[in-house]
Amino acid sequence: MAKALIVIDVQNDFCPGGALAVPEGDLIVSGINARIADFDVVVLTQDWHPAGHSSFASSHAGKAPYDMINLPYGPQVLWPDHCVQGSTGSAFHKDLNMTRPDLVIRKGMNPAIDSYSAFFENDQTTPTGLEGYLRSRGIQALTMVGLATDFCVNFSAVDAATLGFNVTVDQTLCRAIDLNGSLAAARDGMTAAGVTLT
Ligand code: VGL
Ligand code: ZN
Repeated sequence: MAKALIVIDVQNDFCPGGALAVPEGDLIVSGINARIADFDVVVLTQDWHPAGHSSFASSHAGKAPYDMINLPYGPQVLWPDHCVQGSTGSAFHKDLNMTRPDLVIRKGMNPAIDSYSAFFENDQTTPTGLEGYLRSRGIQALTMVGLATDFCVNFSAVDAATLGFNVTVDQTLCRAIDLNGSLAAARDGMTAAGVTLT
């Protein structure tokens, strides 16, 4: 069974010192690099927002980071400004292997819709094209690693399992934001969707 490693959002803004730092986010980089050789295809995702994106608290008067709002497609956590296209924060961690990966999928470019998942924007309907890419490469099994376990890794893993891929999340190569119990909820949701957590 052909398999792909999907490396989610290992970017400066999600590492210590970044705008939306995930604790220990940088500690997974060498372990991810070490696993790359085990896969037929390697895909990186890159959170890639225009300035003024609707997921930024700064785009909503009177709102602070980590407040919730309702957008047309559902509830949305508001974040600090992060991963603005072309900024240092949007760049991949400097030690991530950038030689081997086959494809970089950018997401979150629509100013009105956030995009946690590597497969669909948060409206759950607009595709990124990753499904078609993986199927045309003959990939059936995915291992997901990266940042953050409870947001982009979680949404990507659940969507992939729903699409029929055989999905494993290697939690040792992920780190979480863990906002109001989001990590436990994400683990439950991934397990319910048929994702294997290791
Ligand atoms: C992410 C919040 C906002 C992630 C991206 O990569 O998990 N989280 N944008
Ligand atoms: Zn984002």
